[in-house]
Amino acid sequence: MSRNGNPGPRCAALVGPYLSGKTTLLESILSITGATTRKGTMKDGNTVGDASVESRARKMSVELNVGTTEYLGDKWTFIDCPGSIELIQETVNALAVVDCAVVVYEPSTERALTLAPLLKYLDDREIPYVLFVNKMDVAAQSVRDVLESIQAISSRPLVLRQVPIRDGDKLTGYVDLVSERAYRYKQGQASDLISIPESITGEEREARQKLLESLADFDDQLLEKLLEEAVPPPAEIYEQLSKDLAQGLIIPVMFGAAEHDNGVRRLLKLLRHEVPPASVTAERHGIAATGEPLVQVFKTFHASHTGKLSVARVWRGPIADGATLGDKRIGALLSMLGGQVKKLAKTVAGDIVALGRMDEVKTGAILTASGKPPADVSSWPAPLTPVFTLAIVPENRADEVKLTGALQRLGEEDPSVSYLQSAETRELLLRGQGEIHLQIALDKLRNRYNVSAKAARPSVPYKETIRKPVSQHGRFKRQTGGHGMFGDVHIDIKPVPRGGGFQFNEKVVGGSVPRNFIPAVEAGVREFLDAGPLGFPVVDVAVTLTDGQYHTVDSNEMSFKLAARVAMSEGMPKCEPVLLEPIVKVEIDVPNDFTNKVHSLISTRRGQILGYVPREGWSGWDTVQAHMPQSEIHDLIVELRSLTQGVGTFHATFDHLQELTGRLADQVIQSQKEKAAVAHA
Ligand SMILES: Nc1nc2c(ncn2[C@@H]2O[C@H](COP(=O)(O)OP(=O)(O)OP(=O)(O)O)[C@@H](O)[C@H]2O)c(=O)[nH]1
Ligand SMILES: [Mg+2]
Repeated sequence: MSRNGNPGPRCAALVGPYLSGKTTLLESILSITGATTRKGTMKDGNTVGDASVESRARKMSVELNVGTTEYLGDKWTFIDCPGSIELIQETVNALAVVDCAVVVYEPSTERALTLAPLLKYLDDREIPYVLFVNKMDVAAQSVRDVLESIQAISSRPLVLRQVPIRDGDKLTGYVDLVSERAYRYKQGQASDLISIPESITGEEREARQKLLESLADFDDQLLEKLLEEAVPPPAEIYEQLSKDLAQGLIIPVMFGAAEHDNGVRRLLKLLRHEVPPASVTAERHGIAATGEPLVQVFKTFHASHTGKLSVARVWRGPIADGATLGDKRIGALLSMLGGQVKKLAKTVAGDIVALGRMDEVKTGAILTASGKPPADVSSWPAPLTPVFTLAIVPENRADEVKLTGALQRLGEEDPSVSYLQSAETRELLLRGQGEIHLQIALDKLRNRYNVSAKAARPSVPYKETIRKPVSQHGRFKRQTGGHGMFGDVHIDIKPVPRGGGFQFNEKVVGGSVPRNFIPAVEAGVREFLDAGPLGFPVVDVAVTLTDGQYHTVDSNEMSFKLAARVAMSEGMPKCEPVLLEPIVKVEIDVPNDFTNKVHSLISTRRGQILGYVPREGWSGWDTVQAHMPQSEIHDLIVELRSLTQGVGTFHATFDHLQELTGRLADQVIQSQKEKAAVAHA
């Protein structure tokens, strides 16, 4: 893009680790660009972003904030994403539509690892990004050291664009390495131009040379100039910088302090000059710049005052208020500033707009004027795999339907929240990315949908089986006045190999049990197997009906079903029942510095390590494979994260059932008995 051409509306995501200052940066940007007249702070709880009750209460972002503004005649939308690793779906979805990301990071050398998954995500998808080292007002480490620690985990070269000017410990300004101009920060205002302090000229020259050399790696002409020791003019350098950013070759690095607006104007200028226009981004996603109007929804809000809002990137415009997209009429066309919306008459390519009342439209949907989807568009990111689950029940029984309705909307707003009715334990399971994530979901249920739900650790679907065969007689007989009931069976109960399930056979000869009653015997046996002697569903048994007796008048299906139950309840306890616990296969992904720690984590949780391999596509990471009891992985993610600076992940799939005996088994059986007693009380 030429520096003078009109790029149209552009969009950047503010991303990065938890509490690095993204929402503060958004606030600073909105105030500097005049979108707001009074700047708020996180401390005072009056920022444009994070206006929801859940955010304010926690002093953290719980979902993305969208702010549209104008800077020096260019339209910009900033999407401020929550930094918590548990809320990363918002970042993933925002990154699918933005022209560029601003990775906001605290000046620390110890925490570079926390950036690794994000930087890899950006690298893999060739998303241009700028690194903004924030909180430089309280930085304890030098920019150079911070940069070095990040470079170690980044596959693209980081190019420092400024060098700091300090007064003692305090950062007072910077020298811009392209223009070679020095600036002194001024609170709440544009920085003052000053002359380069002599004390840093050496450092400045060195850093500038490094910047030029990084650029020369991607441009032969520049390389020749450098070899001839000629000084390239700034215009040429700027052009090269934009090209390299757009092509994802380099990562520009800026610094400042969002809380004091330091370095934010400079960051905005860089974005203005170097971020590619929406058409380039659209192309990256396989969307041609020309064609009928086309938008893509990346976020859904259900707000009480506006109803459903589908926030979308306009890849191709124009679209007027009241237009239809396919068979859907746009209820309202709105621009967003945090929780506030403003009506728009028209929207053009590059804009971020909220579409009002598009009831059936889902996050990720592509809407076109004709309703026909375009071919070859990159697929929308899949919802993250759940790593943490809670069992929930509405506090008020009458709210059951309301609860599932609300959960569905919650899932529309945040695709990484899902719910599931467990067929095995009959519990309603709420699944997501961690404890805080699900706490936020429960808060939203209460605050926004007026349903309170209690949450607990989900039950483990234990089963039981038997170790010994037994032959058992069972009779059901009742004589009351006229018609009585009579059924009599002999059955063999025996264990079958693990995974064999349930088998029913019959070897009745001579009609001792009439044919038409045999299915009733099977039904009686099956009914009993729902809860065996230990209280759990019984698996891996075979029951054979061998003999029996009947009565021509009193026998009926019910009598035989009950006789079978009698035989089972008397026979099964003699078969040495044993508890079976579900074992899952887990794959844990961690940087290989942590592999040993993960091994001990698995062992302390009764796991069996199967081995480890290099994580596919991730240099310096391992995937550790293990078998672990399902009961041990409920909060595995919590411990894994605290062990690995938050970057470790895992996924688990059911593998097999395994006998559990001893103290642990006794506890499980005891608590199941108590549960049953409560249920019957
Ligand atoms: N000293 C200093 N503190 C800052 C600066 N920017 C933000 N903070 C503080 O850092 C804390 C976190 O700021 P936020 O803006 O909420 O950070 P965030 O990245 O949006 O946090 P999440 O969205 O929850 O990940 C707040 O207490 C801010 O006041 C800065 O430039 N300097
Ligand atoms: Mg935030």
